[in-house]
Amino acid sequence: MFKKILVANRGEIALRIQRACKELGVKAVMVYSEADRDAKYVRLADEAVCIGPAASAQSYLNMPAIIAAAEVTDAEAIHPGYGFLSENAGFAERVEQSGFQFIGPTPESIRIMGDKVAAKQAMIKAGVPCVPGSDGQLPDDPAAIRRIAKAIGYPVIIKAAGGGGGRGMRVVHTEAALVGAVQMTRGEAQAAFNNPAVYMEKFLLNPRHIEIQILADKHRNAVYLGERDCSMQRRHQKVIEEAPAPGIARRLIERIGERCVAACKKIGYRGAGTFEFLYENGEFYFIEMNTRVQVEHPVTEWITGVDIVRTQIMVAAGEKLPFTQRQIQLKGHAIECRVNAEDPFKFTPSPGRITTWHVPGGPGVRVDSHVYNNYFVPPNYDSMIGKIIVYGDTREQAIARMRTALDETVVEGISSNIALHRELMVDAKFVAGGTNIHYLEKWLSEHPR
Ligand code: MV4
Repeated sequence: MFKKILVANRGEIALRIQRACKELGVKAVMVYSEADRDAKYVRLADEAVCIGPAASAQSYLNMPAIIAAAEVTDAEAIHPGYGFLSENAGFAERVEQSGFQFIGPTPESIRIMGDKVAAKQAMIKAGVPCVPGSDGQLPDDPAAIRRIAKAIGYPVIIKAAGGGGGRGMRVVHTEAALVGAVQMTRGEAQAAFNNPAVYMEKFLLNPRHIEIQILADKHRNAVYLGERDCSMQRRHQKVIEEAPAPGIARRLIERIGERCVAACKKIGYRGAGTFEFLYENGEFYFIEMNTRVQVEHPVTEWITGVDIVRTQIMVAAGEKLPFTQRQIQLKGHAIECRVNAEDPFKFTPSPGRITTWHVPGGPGVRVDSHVYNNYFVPPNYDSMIGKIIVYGDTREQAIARMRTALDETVVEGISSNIALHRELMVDAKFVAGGTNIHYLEKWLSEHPR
């Protein structure tokens, strides 16, 4: 096992990784920007290094500063968390070239999954079902583009190879709009991702977003840890996640989970990863793979009993996965509400000083947050300030516990989205389970303030 790990992130995930390090008896070096010098995890750190000003580009995205911090503190490995440099193949490469272990997959795996066309081709080859679409990137010839769309059938969606997470996409309903839309998406893709490659898929009208968590070691062992339902989202930002996904037959999850595991083994994947699927009419369609730990990992931890962050560190150190697929048994139900510093219905960010932070507790309640009384939420970063995760033997019990947890929660001094979560936890359609990716935005439009 490593003696010392550098945590190249901030906020709740920095604290989460620090906790895993402490449990493993590993020293944690925290890096922080000038805006985060008072963070609790900085005070609790074995060592802490300021890597630059508040702006992410000069701190949490500053590769030389982070690698220099690892050098001066003699860390052996770097955990990138999520966001920031976590899916930057060039960073993973520089980390390894500097003699540190990157806690994540190989730069090559990150690079393949970052190119959505290459990722899809790798998945097709590995037997993972994908959305019907173009075979690779689209050609330039307008007639050829029209033929591809005709074969797929309208509506289609044009996606940038360099995009992902909802960036660089355009839906096309008619042949008249097709070629212009492809050209527009190409131009935007070139500007945003420095890559004009685009591809085409059948546009699924009312899917759910279901993702499969996997863990793999360096010895070609891999397991899947069931699924998460992340359909409750607004503008591609997840708001509520849960596991298992309500109403999906276990045998379907097992079948797709086994495909994901086979794909991991085939491509030599290691570390934690998530296969994102659209799910419609009983079928799964792969769209993207995330090569990092995700915000919503706690719901999977709770129903499987697996500590995902601890296991990421163990497999990065070369250890074998400490469990087999047969030992992974799903039990109960977990729900996560993301707590954001924002107006609960207008969604404008609300940074500033939190005068009261009172967290819920009791059986089946976990709060992952770096916030404390008098904490100042900097305006420079993502608005998520914590996560409330509940567990129940059943989904009904989990919802009941979440309602109580939200009622106990007090956030004063700034606005938070707790009021939105309270309303969603009593919404009849949410309570029934199985809402699709459009539900929350539709609900918001039907509940104007
Ligand atoms: C789609 C789709 C429908 N059909 N692809 C959006 C984020 C990116 N990961 C992929 N996305 C979508 N791809 C096809 N062929 C609908 C979406 C989509 C979506 C997907 C997951 C969660 C929320 C979403 C919200 C709007 C659109």
